[in-house]
Order: sequence, then C-alpha cells, then structure tokens
Amino acid sequence: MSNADRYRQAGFLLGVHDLQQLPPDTGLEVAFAGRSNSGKSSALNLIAGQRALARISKTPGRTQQINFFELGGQRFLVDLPGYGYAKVSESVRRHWRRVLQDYLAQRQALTGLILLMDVRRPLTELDLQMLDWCHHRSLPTHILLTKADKLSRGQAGVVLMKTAATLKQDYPGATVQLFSALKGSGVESVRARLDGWFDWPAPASQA
Ligand SMILES: Nc1nc2c(ncn2[C@@H]2O[C@H](COP(=O)(O)OP(=O)(O)O)[C@@H](O)[C@H]2O)c(=O)[nH]1
Ligand SMILES: [Mg+2]
Repeated sequence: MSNADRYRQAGFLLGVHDLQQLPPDTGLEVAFAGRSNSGKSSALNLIAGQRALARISKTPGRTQQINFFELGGQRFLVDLPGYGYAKVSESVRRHWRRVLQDYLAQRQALTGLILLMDVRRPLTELDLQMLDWCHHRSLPTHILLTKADKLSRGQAGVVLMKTAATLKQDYPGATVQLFSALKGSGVESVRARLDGWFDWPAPASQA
C-alpha cells in the first residue's frame, strides 16, 4: 500500500465532548488544530482523499467535538474543535480551552500536531497559545498556512519566510509550509510529515 492510500483508509471512529470520553490512550495520534474557518476540514478531506470525511462548513464554529478517524494499525487522525469563533459563549469557550490544553498536555498517543492558520493572518494570539502548549511537552508541530491561493505566489512566499523566522526564534521544533485545499497544493508535504510521525511499517516485499 502506498502511503497516500494509507490516508485514504481513514474512517470516522467517534466524536467526544470531553476528555472522559476519549478512546484508550494507545497507538499513534496526529491531531489537527486551528481557528474555526482556518480550513481544517478541507485539509483533512484532501489529505485523506475523501470529499466528506470531515464536514466542510460555511457556518464556522460548529464542530464542537473531538473527532477520531482511524487509519488502521492503531493509527489515528484527530480533528480538534476550532477555536476563536466569536459567537461561541464564554462558558463554551472556557470548556474547550481546558479540553484542548489538557488533551495536548496529557495524551500519550499524541505524536504530532498539524496547526492550520489562514495565510492572511497567521500566528494570532490563540495560535501562539497552542504553540506554547505544544512547546511545553516538546510535541512536534507542523504549521499549514492555508488558503495560499488567496495570495499571489510572491506574497505567500513572504508570509512563509516571516512565519518561519518567528518560529525559528521562539518555537524551534515547529515547521511550516504553504497549503491550498482549493488548488490541492502542499498535500504531498503534509503527508510526508505525517508519514514521519506515524512511522508506517515497511511494505511486505513482493518476492
Ligand atoms: N480559497 C480557499 N478557500 C478555502 C480553502 N480551504 C478552505 N476554504 C474555505 O474556507 C471555509 C472554511 O473551510 P473549512 O474547511 O470548513 O474550515 P474549518 O472550519 O477550519 O474546518 C470554507 O468556505 C472553505 O470552502 C482553500 O485552500 N482556499
Ligand atoms: Mg471544520
């Protein structure tokens, strides 16, 4: 099986509303996080080569649960709730902030985090909070600057360079790339990063 095919195996496992409902803390997980509307569902669907794995919403802020997708071999993609949506009540916001913080701090199966940011406004305060939490436990983090098609190639390149420079200084474990679900660009690089974290077994030889 090629590695692109491994992500095509992704199937919905379950969605949870708090940490008590999490599946057993075994195997390998890579979580996806970002502001609501940052393009998380679109990215997950493209990476998995499935049109409707994670619902793409015109109404931001609705995915208020943690969704687990199973890849097989005890490997999982985890869709974390989007943060930063203004119309969410303060109590809901507090609940999810605590859930995210505790999940990132405690989850043993968590092997890496994909952090999505709209290329037109990267590194907001809440994104930096996420980076801090990852940094605290030395969790490898890979940033997708999403919707790269919204900028010219030159403009997008400048944002990439500036973001990389900030990361190098403050979060040396983090890496960054441009991504567009609309154009399908950057998907191979994300899969390569995921491959490194999932450490897939070598395919059986064809002999
Ligand atoms: N132009 C453009 N729009 C995108 C891209 N990715 C997502 N969108 C749009 O941004 C909105 C939010 O996308 P969604 O994947 O639901 O974001 P989520 O809230 O982070 O899961 C939708 O209207 C998408 O069609 C992209 O690469 N380019
Ligand atoms: Mg979504």
